[in-house]
Amino acid sequence: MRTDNYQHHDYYLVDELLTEEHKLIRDTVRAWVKKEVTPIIEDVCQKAIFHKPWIKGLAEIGAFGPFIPQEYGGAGLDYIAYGIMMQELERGDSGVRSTASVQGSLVMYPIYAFGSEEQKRKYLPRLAKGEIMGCFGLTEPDYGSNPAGMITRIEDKGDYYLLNGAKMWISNAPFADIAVVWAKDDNGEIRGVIVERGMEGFSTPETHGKWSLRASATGELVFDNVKVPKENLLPNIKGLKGPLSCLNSARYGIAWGAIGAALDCYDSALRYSKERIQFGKPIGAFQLQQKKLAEMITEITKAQLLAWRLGVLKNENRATPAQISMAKRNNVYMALNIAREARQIHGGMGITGEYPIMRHMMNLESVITYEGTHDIHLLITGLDITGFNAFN
Ligand code: TGC
Ligand code: FAD
Repeated sequence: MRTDNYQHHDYYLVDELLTEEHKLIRDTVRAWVKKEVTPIIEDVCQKAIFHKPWIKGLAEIGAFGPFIPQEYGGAGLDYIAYGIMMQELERGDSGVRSTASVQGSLVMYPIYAFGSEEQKRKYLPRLAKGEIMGCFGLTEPDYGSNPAGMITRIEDKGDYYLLNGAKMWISNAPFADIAVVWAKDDNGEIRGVIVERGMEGFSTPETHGKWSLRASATGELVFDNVKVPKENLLPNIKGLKGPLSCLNSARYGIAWGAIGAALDCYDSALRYSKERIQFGKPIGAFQLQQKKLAEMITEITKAQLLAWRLGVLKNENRATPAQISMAKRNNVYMALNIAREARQIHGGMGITGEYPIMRHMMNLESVITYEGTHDIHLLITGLDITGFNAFN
């Protein structure tokens, strides 16, 4: 069982840009992570199990859809509050943050933004309380970066839709009660449907053997002639912009979340550099180690400012998808580089579960790929600044 000695790092006094409510939320989530996640996370990851009791805890701290209005069971908080929550959860583990991101940004958000009033009343309060869990099915075996090519189909059969196809790499799938699934209709238009566990022909086989995000359950969604009631169609959206709008919210959360993983690695490396003696001195007294640590806090500080500014724009409904891409790409890459450098500072100890480094590093290899790969986000920036589409 690992003790969580994490201390707050705020080199540029970014806290002064936060409200008292933001800081209270941060302290609450941090305390929950220290008590409920850190002591068992290494064991959970070694065993590659999803720790179900976290669901209740995440709901209690308000981590499921905090930006959803209170009338639908959310907390009606702003996007900076959401970002801070994701940061604190990901300091614990990217898999824990993933569970919350999917539930809030990829399941509750589309139901709230595109669902009927009945769908909102039926699902959102229960999702906020963690009574039911959801997953988001966009990626297919042959269509990852290019979801527009998806082959999953809904056919209008009069009284119901017939759903056929398969999704893969779906976070939360193995235990989800509902899935927000994106499929093409008879006109070839992408539509969203809510599929419920127990519908005949719907299965969610688990993906085993991951070396990354081992605390998060990943699986497939398989649809074999699933009859989906008509009232389960999300009525207020058509086209790829539906799922991509959900990704804006989740990618935004990841831009904050990655800072949490980076801070945890930095915190551990800084402490280790003061305690570990070689050649008669703490290794932190050597210039080479100081270069690593100084560059880490510089990059973390830049990422914190980027995330905070993005949060302000998001609260004002002015954050563009391309700005979100820049922050997701930059901050995850920053965190992965910090994890790699922190691993070196810990020497051999860095590969063990006694320190959080290797786990964060392996997790970040997924985070840099999901929600749009590092390359795809660069191409989004490239398109935005040049006007030339280099995707195809
Ligand atoms: P393109 O022609 O550019 O756009 C199609 C329509 O969508 C609109 N749009 C957006 N709308 C809202 N937000 C965005 N970010 C948007 N990006 C584009 C666009 O305006 C257009 O609208 P309209 O009205 O003209 O139809 O589409 P494209 O086919 O060229 O693709 C563009 C590209 C490559 C950027 C996009 O497909 C992409 O982002 N690909 C990456 C796929 C991805 O990120 N998948 C993530 C799957 S979910 C996941 O990973 C969850 S992990 C969860 C966890 O565990 O935390
Ligand atoms: P590909 O699209 O096959 O990409 C392979 C490589 O080619 C990448 O390096 C990519 O950058 C590059 N590439 C692709 N196109 C271009 C191009 N035009 N120009 C230059 N380079 C290009 N999806 C969901 O829908 N829901 C989920 O909940 C979910 N959870 C996930 C959880 C985990 C742990 C993982 C690993 C993935 C998850 N995903 C989920 C899927 C994830 O979004 C995809 O893996 C991601 O979008 C990339 O797709 P791909 O793996 O098919 O890679």
